[in-house]
Amino acid sequence: MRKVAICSGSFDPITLGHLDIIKRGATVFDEVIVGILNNINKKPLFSVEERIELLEETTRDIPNVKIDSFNGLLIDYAKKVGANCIIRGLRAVSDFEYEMQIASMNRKLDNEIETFFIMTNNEYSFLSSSIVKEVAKYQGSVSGLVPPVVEEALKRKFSIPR
Ligand code: COD
Repeated sequence: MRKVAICSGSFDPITLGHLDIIKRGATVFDEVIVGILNNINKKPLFSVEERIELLEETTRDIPNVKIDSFNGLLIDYAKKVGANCIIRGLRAVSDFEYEMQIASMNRKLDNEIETFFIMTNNEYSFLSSSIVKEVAKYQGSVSGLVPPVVEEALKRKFSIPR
């Protein structure tokens, strides 16, 4: 059976922590679909279109990764695209409770779709999109935390001269 996994998230914007999880997932599954949640209740820094573009640019060299966006329940989206797995990254114990809640609810909604957790690379255990935005907003360097194309996009967003 072809193994298709969804790697879901906000990716606002993609960090090297996200990219590491996507790359490692792509070595295990036949296809990894990165599903960007288009959450109408949140005001993201980057539009869905911008996030798709940044993800496409940073994953261009991984042939079995596809970028997409979705609305509504992750489990419905997974079924729609024929995925049999959900990949989530774990950074610290603090992630565990939230992730366990999501995974348990998803399992209740559909017990045929498994959730796989990938432990973060130690280098990225402190890294999140929110922390990156906070640093970039006050003109701190995010080099080594996000792909170069994202670094440039953040500079443009916060109008930092290059
Ligand atoms: N190292 C490793 N993994 C990381 C790192 C890092 N530095 N940073 C983030 N990650 C992982 C996260 O743990 C997560 O697995 C993934 O990367 C995406 O992270 P984010 O922060 O971009 O996205 P989240 O966690 O805010 O997105 C969660 C969703 C909103 C996408 C999720 O809740 C969802 O799929 N919702 C859909 C609605 C739904 O189905 N609800 C019912 C289930 S309860």
